[in-house]
Amino acid sequence: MTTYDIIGDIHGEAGKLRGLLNTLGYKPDVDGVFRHETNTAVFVGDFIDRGSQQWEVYQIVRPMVEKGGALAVAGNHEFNAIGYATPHPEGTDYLRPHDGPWGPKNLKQHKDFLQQIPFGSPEHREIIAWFTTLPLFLELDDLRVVHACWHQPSIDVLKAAGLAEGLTTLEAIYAAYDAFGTTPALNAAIEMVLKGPEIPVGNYGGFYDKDENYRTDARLRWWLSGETRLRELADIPLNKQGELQLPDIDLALDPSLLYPATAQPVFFGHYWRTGEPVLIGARAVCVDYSAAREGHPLMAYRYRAGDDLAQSNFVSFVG
Ligand SMILES: [Mn+2]
Repeated sequence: MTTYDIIGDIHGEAGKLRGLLNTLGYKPDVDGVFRHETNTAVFVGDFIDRGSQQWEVYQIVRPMVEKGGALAVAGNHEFNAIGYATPHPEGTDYLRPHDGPWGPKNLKQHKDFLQQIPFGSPEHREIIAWFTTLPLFLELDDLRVVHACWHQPSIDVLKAAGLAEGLTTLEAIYAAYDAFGTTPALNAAIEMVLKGPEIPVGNYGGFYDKDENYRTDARLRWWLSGETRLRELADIPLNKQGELQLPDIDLALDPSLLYPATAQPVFFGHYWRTGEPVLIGARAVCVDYSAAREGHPLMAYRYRAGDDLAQSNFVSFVG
């Protein structure tokens, strides 16, 4: 059985990536490409944005994938970067607008990336083209990998549309962004797997997220199989919980939103965990421990296909 090292959101932290690969026993080959004698690295996406070494991260990861020592899925940051780089087929702006009411917010989100990899440069075109080759999810041996959320109905929509292998054509990118207003189900499915489901909490006052943006929707802890309580299901950052008094009520959720306790193990990133790594669901492992923040680790989970999940399989590097 293959052993996989599933590696969390890197967000431009090339130093932490090298340190973690080293810790996991990956060594540069004659071409300088990191490789493990037996194991396969699996990246859960979000290679870019925030950190100062985004091009370096790309230069480490892409050759690993192309030489067969690693696999990778797309994150929401790669999806957003594709949209920001792709002209809208019906207008002068881009799929992810540069102008209009969303322009300033989008520019702010892409600022760090575009400072390091200037818009329209050969490097920008190259990295965006690579992003389009990233699959949106993976099924390997007995495990599943996705950036944010394994939601089977959404996965099925993407498979049926032929998008499992990535947004490899302009038509696929247009469809993913619902550019012609004809494919909302496809856009919703992409949003679900790359950004995850949310639940409204605005009636209880909302909250300010880690970037101090006011939010009326909280991320849903879809990994909590069988959970019904709003307080448990709303993923409010620990230091924000005092601001938001959620009532002690049960939610009538669509049951397909929660990951079944009998399903195959699923590995994902996206959720900015902090503190000691924990198994957060019966069959779910989050490997995002906020590497973009100083003093926080880049995290991996070493999984041998067929084994039970165990906390001792986390491997971290803080640097
Ligand atoms: Mn993410």
